[in-house]
Amino acid sequence: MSVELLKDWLLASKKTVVLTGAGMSTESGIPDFRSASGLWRGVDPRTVASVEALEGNYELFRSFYQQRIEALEQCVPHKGYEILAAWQKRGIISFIATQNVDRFHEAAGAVNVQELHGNITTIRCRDCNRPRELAAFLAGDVCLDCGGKLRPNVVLFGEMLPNEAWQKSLQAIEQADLVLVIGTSLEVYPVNQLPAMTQGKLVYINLETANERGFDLVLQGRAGEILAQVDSLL
Ligand code: BV8
Repeated sequence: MSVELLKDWLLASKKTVVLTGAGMSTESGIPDFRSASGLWRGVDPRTVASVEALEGNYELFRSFYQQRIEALEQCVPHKGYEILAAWQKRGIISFIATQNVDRFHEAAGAVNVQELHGNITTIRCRDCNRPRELAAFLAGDVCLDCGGKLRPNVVLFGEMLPNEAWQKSLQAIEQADLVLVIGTSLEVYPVNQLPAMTQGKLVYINLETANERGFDLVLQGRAGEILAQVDSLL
């Protein structure tokens, strides 16, 4: 049974790295991007989640992120997030990197989580880069110091990833002997290059398994349910 095998690999592994995507948050009520009910089914990401949108279509950009931030305020991390945080505390996993911008790993108690695509709950001024209040962004205010437009600290399409998070995640995956890739379509570059960088075993936990090539073990299903099954064996 593959959850049994994953339990054995987790207990035998000295350095286990977890890489998560939007599929890790759908059981908390947050839509993902590319599955049937995903965010990009209704809107072209380039018109709202890109540098072009920030520069050239600010009101659409701001209302897109305002809606996501307000929706996020109604949601909480599900059991799967609590299990990963508990495994980190018990030393079963040693590193968590995420593409998610909801900070649910930290909200569930995980620490040192590397946010490869930033987050949508902290804000800065687009022009002077000073940190600004979330409430000011939601109210549509401009920067108090320079009058510039406000934006979330999310990595937009066309932007570089935060260098420290990228380097730490790349190094952790290169050194891992087990990598769990959970709830991601692996469509977005450069994060989709990370799994192949490991010499260790690769495990894919995902509802859809279109991009499963190169994985040593594939568990198709809901992340929260699969993590709970494995947790019950540990
Ligand atoms: C960069 C905004 C260098 C933030 C995001 C042409 C070809 C190839 C690449 C490119 C190209 N043109 C441009 C690029 C580069 C571009 C890119 O990769 N585009 C792709 C989409 C074609 N990448 C970039 O721009 C990156 N920067 O390359 O910089 C550079 C810079 C400047 C100049 C030159 C070079 C920046 C990446 C952007 C990151 N920001 N969005 C936001 O609003 O969130 S990416 C967006 O997709 C999200 O942020 C998310 O983090 C990311 C990844 O999505 P997933 O997490 O995988 O989610 P998805 O819905 O796709 O999949 C979820 C999966 O979960 C599904 O398979 C589903 O079945 C499964 N699932 C669902 N529920 C469950 C589940 N599984 C288990 N359990 C469940 N319950």
